[in-house]
Amino acid sequence: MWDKIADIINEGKKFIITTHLFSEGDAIGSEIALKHFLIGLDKEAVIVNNEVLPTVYRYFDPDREIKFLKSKGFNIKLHDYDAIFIVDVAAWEQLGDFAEMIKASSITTVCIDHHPTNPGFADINVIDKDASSAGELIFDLITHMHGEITQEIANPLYLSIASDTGWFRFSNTSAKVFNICSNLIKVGVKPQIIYEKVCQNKHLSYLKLLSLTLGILRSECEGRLVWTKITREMIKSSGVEYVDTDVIIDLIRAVDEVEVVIIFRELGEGKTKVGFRSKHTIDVSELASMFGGGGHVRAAGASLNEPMDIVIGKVLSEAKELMEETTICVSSSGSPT
Ligand SMILES: [Mn+2]
Repeated sequence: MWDKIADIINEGKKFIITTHLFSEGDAIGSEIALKHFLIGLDKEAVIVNNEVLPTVYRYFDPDREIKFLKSKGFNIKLHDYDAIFIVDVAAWEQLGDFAEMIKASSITTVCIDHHPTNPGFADINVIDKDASSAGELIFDLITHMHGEITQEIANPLYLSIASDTGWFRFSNTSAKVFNICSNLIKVGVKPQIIYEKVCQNKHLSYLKLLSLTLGILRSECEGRLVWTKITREMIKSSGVEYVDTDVIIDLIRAVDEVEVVIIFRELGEGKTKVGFRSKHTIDVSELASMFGGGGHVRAAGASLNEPMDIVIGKVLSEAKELMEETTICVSSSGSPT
């Protein structure tokens, strides 16, 4: 499955790498690892993202080499490049404004992704829904091309895999994941340092936001569906710069009877982002696709151009319906396999 991509890499000279909006560990880790791999092959490679790199990930880009599409004076001529690698992205919509630029150009698009909802939107696609993360796929690509996993590649790959497996707790934590990470640690990755850089570097303002969010928790379906929202006002009053919803989700998911967690986040006047997580039975990617989003069975998301309160009403009604259909609103015994 890697032959076509290997040919593009071998035959080309200049590459662009990009990832989705609201980039997180897997997105950033896989693009940085791929960049170092390409540079090691004597290629030119530049990462161009829609948004600035969230500060929590700065450690992985110490020289601030990641370009930001809207930064002042930044101009990129796509036709100067041999291909663009789009990693951890399941649909054009996840690329924001960059999508239109890419589609309007004739650049070869290569998508490397692990979301089951990915329809194969690029010219060349490697989509493996069984992969834990896009980072695992970058590891496979490098292995396929007999490349060396240097420490510069290993650190971001570890970030990718650890992030998408919930630091080795989710159902995608496979034997292969541990095998790869064992290799990465042999190369010099220090798991405690990466964990600290990404997960233990928040400001007190983050706890304020957390308490605001937890203060307005709502539950439906006898506590099996729990949701909350993050308004712009809450972000302002707490003073957080970067909203990491993972901790909030984890806290809610820690409750025994919770099956589905939904977090609504107000992005703008008529813009709302919805994050879905589930534990055992509900396919939240199905739920997310009803609203133009997508993702995985246990973790998915959607962005809607509608005010948050309207989105909350619509999403909750579909979610409750789906949960009633799967009867988990009424049954409380037995753990599904
Ligand atoms: Mn991912």
